[in-house]
Amino acid sequence: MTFKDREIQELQEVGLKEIRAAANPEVLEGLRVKYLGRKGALTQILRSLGQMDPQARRRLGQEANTVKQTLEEALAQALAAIKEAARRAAGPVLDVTLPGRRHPRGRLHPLTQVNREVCDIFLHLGFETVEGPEVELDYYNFEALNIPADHPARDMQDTFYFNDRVLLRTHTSPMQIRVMEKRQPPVRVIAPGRVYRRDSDLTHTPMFHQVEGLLVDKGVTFADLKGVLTAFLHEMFGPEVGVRFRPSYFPFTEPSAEVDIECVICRGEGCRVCKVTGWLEVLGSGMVHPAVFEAVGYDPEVYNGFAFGLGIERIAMLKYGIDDIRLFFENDLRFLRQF
Ligand code: 2U9
Repeated sequence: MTFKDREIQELQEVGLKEIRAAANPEVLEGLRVKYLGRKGALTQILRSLGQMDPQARRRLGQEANTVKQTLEEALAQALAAIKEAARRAAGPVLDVTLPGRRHPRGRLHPLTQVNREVCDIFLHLGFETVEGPEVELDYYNFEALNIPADHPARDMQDTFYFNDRVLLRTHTSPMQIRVMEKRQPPVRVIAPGRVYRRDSDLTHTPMFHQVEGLLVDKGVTFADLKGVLTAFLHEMFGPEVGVRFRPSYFPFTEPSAEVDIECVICRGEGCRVCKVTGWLEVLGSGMVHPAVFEAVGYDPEVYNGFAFGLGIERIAMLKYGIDDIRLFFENDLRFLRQF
């Protein structure tokens, strides 16, 4: 073993001892510079090999490189150990005494709530829910419902058409036609769903939600219509609220009636919401027109029935005193969190 060999070995021993004794990252950095830096001890040795014969130079060079690797590894290990010790000294990473994070909890959209409330009431009155396509045939949306070709509701101004035969349904009535085509009476169904009309202002949106109902059997009377709808409104708005039926006109019912409740805002006194009448219109209704029964192959001499329709947005606006329908569709959490 030459003098150089011993020098290299000694350098490793001393270096390792110093590195293992280092107490912080700054001291370690100083040692890295001292041994491995550009002017460091090992670099000096490697440089001094230049004057030696090639064989010795290669051997000592390899030796010096091994020492270099050993010291580098020791430095990395010591640094990791110092950091780990500091982390432990700082206390546990997981503080199990902290309160748990709450999961943000959602809620049902007010229109979903009102829709479910309406459907639940009719469910308890013996009606079954049916759902169907929003893209409909002109036949189901108009023709079968006794809405003639020249009726204003058929105008391009009011209805979204895809072509002459296909459109976005303007009410959920087509669903009741589909049900009657498939089944024989008695029929007791409600049809909730989205409907589309070319309309947009404070109380109208191009898409809104309806629930329509249909009851068909032998010997159904207008008194049945009044009884069922009054029961529904008392369940929905309270048993003491006043209800009145006003004559009206729809192509698919005869006779027809619009149904009002006593103003929920002023209790009938007269206010801005009820336009000083004391009453609010909440439903359309009537006895199913014989022409509608003929379209589905029911004998109007044997069967009769009543139908009704309501807009979910309108009911929700009255129930919660909301004056702008667009609030339902903006998804502003400050609005939605109130329900
Ligand atoms: C069939 C036969 C008749 C459903 C009815 C109304 C009256 C009505 C409106 C309420 C507010 C629509 O959403 S709204 O704009 N609806 O006034 N709807 S009778 O009559 C039918 C339905 C299906 C086969």
